[in-house]
Amino acid sequence: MRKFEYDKEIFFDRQKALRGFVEDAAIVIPAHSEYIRNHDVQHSYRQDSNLFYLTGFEEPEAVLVLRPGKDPESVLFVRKKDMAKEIWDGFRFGPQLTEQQFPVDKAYLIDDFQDQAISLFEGVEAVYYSQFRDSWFDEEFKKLMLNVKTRRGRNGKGVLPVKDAYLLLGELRVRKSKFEIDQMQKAATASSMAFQEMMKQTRPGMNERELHGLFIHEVMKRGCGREGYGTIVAGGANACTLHYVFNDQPLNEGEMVLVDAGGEYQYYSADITRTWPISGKFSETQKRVYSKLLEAQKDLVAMVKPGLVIKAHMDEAISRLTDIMLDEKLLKGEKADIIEKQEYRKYFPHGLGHYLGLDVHDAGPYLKGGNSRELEAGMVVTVEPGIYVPHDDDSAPEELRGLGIRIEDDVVVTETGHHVLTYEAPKEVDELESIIGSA
Ligand SMILES: [Mn+2]
Repeated sequence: MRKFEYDKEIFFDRQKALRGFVEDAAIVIPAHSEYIRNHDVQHSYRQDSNLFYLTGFEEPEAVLVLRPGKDPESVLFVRKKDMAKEIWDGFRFGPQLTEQQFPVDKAYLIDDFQDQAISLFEGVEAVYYSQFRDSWFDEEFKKLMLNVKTRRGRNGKGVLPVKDAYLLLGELRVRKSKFEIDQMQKAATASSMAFQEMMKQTRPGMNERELHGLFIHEVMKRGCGREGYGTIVAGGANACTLHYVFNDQPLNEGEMVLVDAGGEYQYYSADITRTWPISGKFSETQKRVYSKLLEAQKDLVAMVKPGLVIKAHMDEAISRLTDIMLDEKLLKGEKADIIEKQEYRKYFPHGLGHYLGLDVHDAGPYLKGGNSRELEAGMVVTVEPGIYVPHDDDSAPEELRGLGIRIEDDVVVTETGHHVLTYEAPKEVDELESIIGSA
């Protein structure tokens, strides 16, 4: 037996908040698909973030139909209880327990979806649904829409207009509540502590995967259910592969290691990157470039407050990183020219950051009325400038080749400024030099 362990009102409030966004509409959110890993084994299951956000329900093969302002407002379709299956795969709530325990008005069997759902579309003039994401449900959705059309008769209106639910939910999810910030602080603190442990245990000759395993152990010990995304542990020039996936190489004396990792606490992810010298001491070159990047990163974090235009933040990052590239003789020429031609992208090819929340690259539009949007209180963003010099870049000074550095913190926008959620993850040169290898 499992229990729903959250405060139901938190979820009902989110459902109610949608009343302000839509009228005479239904929102259809299916559970995330299950995926085969190999033969008859599946990847570990994680619920779709939007379905979790609105209901806290974690089982696959479920669908939420939400009708803001109508009665019933929220209806969840779930798998039936099945003792034979539950012996193998674990507890299922079934409709009865779901209706009792979860923040929904009604629960039915998923097997009865077509029969029950059609009556929920009386008086509905538009439907929000994200197509082509969860293939198991796209066919069911099509069938439902055709049934609804038939039921409506010859009124000249055709099928209901379908809009993307992801955009609608994104606008709601982009500003976090106090409850959400609390969860995110827990994810950030667990992850920051895990970074401290990784730093303490770093030694030349160990394998990248040892740090990866240590990270998972340390965040799980602190209540995280899993990683928020695939951890990157990249020693030496591997750091120049932005989404390095192998994590299987030795960590060499004299090189640095870049770790990009975040624990997921109650579905909320942290997203931290730190880069530190494997031996515990920066070389002169490493220290010089790292210090320049750190100074820029701290200044970029300091800018975060309500009203900051996201594009202006990125422009400042480009300006600061271009200065470093000129200073380090990675690029030559006029700064304005380099920026105009985007030549800095050779060494800084990604953005300054992204929204963070239930998804590591969280939902929410970055534009408003076609323009870059301003930060608002309650948003959580990452600030993660980086510099990467490919090991075979003949045009770069030799001492810089193979150097990849990124420093990333998670920052919540407050009414008056910001709070750095990941403040417990060391990043100052002297902090790093005293903690690395100290275990
Ligand atoms: Mn990130």
